[in-house]
Order: sequence, then C-alpha cells, then structure tokens
Amino acid sequence: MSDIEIPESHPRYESLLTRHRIEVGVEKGITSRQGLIAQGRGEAFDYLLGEQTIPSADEAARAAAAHLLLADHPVVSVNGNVAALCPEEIVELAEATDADIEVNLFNRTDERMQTIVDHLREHGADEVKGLTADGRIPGIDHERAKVDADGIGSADVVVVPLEDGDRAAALGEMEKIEIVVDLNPMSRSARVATVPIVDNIVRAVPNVTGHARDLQGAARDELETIVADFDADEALEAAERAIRTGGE
Ligand code: PTJ
Repeated sequence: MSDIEIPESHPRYESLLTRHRIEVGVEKGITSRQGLIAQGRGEAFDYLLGEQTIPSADEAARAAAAHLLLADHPVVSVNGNVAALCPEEIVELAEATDADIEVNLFNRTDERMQTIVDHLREHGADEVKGLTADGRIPGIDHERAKVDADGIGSADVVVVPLEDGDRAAALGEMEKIEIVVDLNPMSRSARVATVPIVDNIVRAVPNVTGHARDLQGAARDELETIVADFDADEALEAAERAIRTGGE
C-alpha cells in the first residue's frame, strides 16, 4: 500500500497524498496508530473548509510569524503526525525563525522518539531536542509531561501543531505564547492558543515560513503591531463560519 502511485490529476490528489504520508509514517514507526484517527478527524474539518487556507488562517499565520520573529527562544514542537506529513517544511520554518525543533510525543516511547529525531535529521535538521527530557510540563501525567529544560521548558514561544487539549492548556499555564495548528476551531487546543491557525499542517507550516521570510527585515514595532492586531476569538469565529458555508 505504501508504494502506490497517486496520479496528480486525481481531484483529491493532495488529500490522498497526505493520507499516504501518514500511512508510511505508521509503517516506519514515526506515527502512532492513533495518529491515523487524528488525521481522519482533521480531514473531515479540512473537507468542510474547502481544503484551502481561509483568509483568517492566513492572518493567523502572519501573526504567528511575527511572534516567532519577536521571540527570545522559539521552539517548534513535532509529534508523529507532523514528522510524517511535513518534515522538510518544519526544518525550513525553524531556519526562517531561528527556532529550535523538539520532538514531543503524546504516546511517548524511546524508540519512536529516536526514529523521529533521525527522520528529521535526514530531512535537514541539525539539532533536534526532546531526547534529554530533563524538564516537565507541570500539571499533566508523567510521559506526556516530558520536555527538554533548554527546549520547550524554557521557550517563550512554542508552535504546537495537532496538540492534545490537556497539554495545550498546561503549556498556556506556563505563560508561553502558544501557536496551535489545528483544523478543528472548536478543539480545546485551538481555544487556548494565543494564535490558533485553523488550517492543514501541510499548508500552514510553509505559509508561516513564507510570512516569516517576508517580515524578516521588519522593525520590531511593525511586528508588535501585527501581534497586537490579531484577535484569536475572531479567527476562530471566522473559521466556524467558513465551515458552515463550505469555505466561503
Ligand atoms: O505522535 P503523538 O504520540 O504525539 O500523537 C499525536 C496525536 C495527533 C495522535 C495526538 O496528539 C492526538 O491524539 O491528537 P488528537 O487529540 O486526536 O487531536 C488532533 C487534532 O489535530 C484534532 O483536532 C484534528 O482535527 C487536528 N488535525 C488532524 N490532522 C490535522 C489536524 N490539524 C491540522 N492539520 C492536520 N493534518
């Protein structure tokens, strides 16, 4: 199954390709089997959004880029779905924003951690954090709480794509600026985010990178204005409206 060819002319080419990447991720031990279910949930929302980046998600991506450029210590968190879907794009985002990359898993095992770290290195990452696990996110149970003290533990801005609600809330309690990528605007993660990007991770990550490159030379006060002008509640409402109207 993992070596099927999907013709580019297929009307659902992008969606099928994304599914295929997740399947390969499971076969390689990168993605958890639960990751398949998570992908299915995401796809349902993506379908309702018209499988496109809606304008409010683009604004959120710009605000996310501004936050990352203003940050002292930004970190991009990577789980098994993200590693399978867009490893190169994550490396490019980290390069464009001078961010660390840290593997942080919901279903954590040492073997999966190492497989994902190696996979990201094969896709161009120099340093990947997450294996030291000498820090904790307070308020959640043991395995899911593990982070690197000099990574997510001490980050001021964290990108958490496809995060579970508990951990997103706990990271928020740590006073970190959280950029969440989640296709479900009603999910707890999207609701606790400083910047919720309601878009498919495969579109959102390169979009944030593009905005970061555009804003690279911008003055600090311009970046601060972009951040201040972004309204998370408005972005979530716009996404819910788009879902009701089929992405219009
Ligand atoms: O690799 P691990 O062990 O860290 O586990 C990762 C998963 C994703 C399995 C774990 O975090 C999990 O169970 O997540 P949930 O609670 O199912 O939440 C996943 C959220 O991501 C849901 O709200 C989905 O709508 C959303 N989602 C799924 N696929 C995508 C997505 N959002 C953006 N892009 C996607 N491709």
